Amino acid sequence: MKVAEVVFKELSNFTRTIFGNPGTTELSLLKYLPGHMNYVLSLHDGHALGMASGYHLYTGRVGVTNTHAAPGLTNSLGYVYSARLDRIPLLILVGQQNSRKLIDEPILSTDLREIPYAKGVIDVRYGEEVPKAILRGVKTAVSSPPGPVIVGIPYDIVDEEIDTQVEEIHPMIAQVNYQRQCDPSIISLLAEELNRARRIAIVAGYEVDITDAHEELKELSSKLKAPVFAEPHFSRSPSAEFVKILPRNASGINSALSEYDVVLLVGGMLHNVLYMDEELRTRNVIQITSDSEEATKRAWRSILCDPKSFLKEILPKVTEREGSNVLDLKVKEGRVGEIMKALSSRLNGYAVFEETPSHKEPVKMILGRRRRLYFSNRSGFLGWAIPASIGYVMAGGNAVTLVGDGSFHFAPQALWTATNYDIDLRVLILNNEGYESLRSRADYSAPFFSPKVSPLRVAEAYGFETLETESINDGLDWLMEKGVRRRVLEVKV
Ligand SMILES: Cc1ncc(C[n+]2csc(CCOP(=O)(O)OP(=O)(O)O)c2C)c(N)n1
Repeated sequence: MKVAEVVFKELSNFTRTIFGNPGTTELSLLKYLPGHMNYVLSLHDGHALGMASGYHLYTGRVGVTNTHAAPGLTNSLGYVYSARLDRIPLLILVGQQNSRKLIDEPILSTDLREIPYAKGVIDVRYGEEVPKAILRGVKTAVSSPPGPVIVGIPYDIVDEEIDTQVEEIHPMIAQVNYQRQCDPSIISLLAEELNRARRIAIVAGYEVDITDAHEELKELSSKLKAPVFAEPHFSRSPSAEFVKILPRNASGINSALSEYDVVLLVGGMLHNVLYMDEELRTRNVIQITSDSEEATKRAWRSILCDPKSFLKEILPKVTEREGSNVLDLKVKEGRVGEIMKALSSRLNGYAVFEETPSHKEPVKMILGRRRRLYFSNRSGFLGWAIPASIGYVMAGGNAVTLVGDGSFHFAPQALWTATNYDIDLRVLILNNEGYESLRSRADYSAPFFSPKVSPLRVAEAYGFETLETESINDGLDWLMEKGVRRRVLEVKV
């Protein structure tokens, strides 16, 4: 069998979709692309990684991409960084330069290990290594914590015949497994500690959604009368029940949690804030996580087990308390909150991919409660939501992309992929004419905070129907109309 045939045979065990944008060093491999494999073209290399991230979010499996080394890979760095932070497993296949000429550093070549943020890099040299490299790439990508892995295959070795047995990749190997059993003796000790505590707060994070532990979290919160706070800058719904999203500065978090003697951090990150304006007070934090890297970082006690197993096992061991887990917090929702409520009532089973920097609070307060149907990124990287929602739809889901006018312009050409592959995608743009999250934080004004752009004209050029409206309800009815395929609605905020 030829090396290229082996690559596609291995990939076929767990996927039929590769997102990519090829160059000359990928041509020899792609010549062998089998008919059952869809090569989904993105017009920007990085968007292929964003799409593969969305594909993972729908399937739970590793997302596969094919981008050009080294220009395509370096052009995708923000997406590699984002996937690393968001724990998204990607297998990034790139065509390396001629294996026998790398010493001469020809154009397009690079030492792939110099590419930052990848969780792993395998720079293959020989044909016989390829089956093992793919297998290892997949396993590294999905193991805890999941992340992006680069596998470079020199273009000159893909025609070689190899007699290495093809490694059969069981589909389950390409699936992330978050399950981690908890140590029963630790659970018993913790239950005793919780039973002795005066006031307990729960801080819930994205792993609750990943492990689908929403019901168990709700039950623990109600039994302990412990209010649920959402981790700052969450990427997936931490709970439908949270009373408050923790602020994006350390002092705000310290003050929100100051009256609790135990803080149970379930599958989230407390340090993922914009302003570390003081040290986080962490003495009373107990962290539960399935993420072996996260568990090593902080001074607090970290218990390595998955949130769902933890919650299930501790529930029968804690004593029911009197009182309430509801806090009377006044929340100002404003106009964006109203729009989100109107959107929420029309979403049915559509997931939302969100990138609205200055509207995070009202958006997350409403849409962030949607179990397994809210997605964002924790890296703060713009240009992710449109490609990721496209990958999610291509994998079989339904999605609405919710973006700011500035964010829209970080990835508009991804819309071409939606049109070219005839998928259903609805995009809602909250247009405040510029970069409000920067404009409002800077203590000076400058023209570079307010680029005037025309998202709708760009969207039309890529084949979307468009509408600008002041009438929110009519506009959202139009956006979510059944039977149509691609629409963009712009609302001025
Ligand atoms: C890739 C990338 N480049 C630049 C930034 C810096 N940045 C943060 S918010 C923002 C403005 C986004 O504008 P818009 O989507 O309209 O949201 P708004 O701030 O107006 O709510 C920029 C440029 C970033 N986060 N990511």
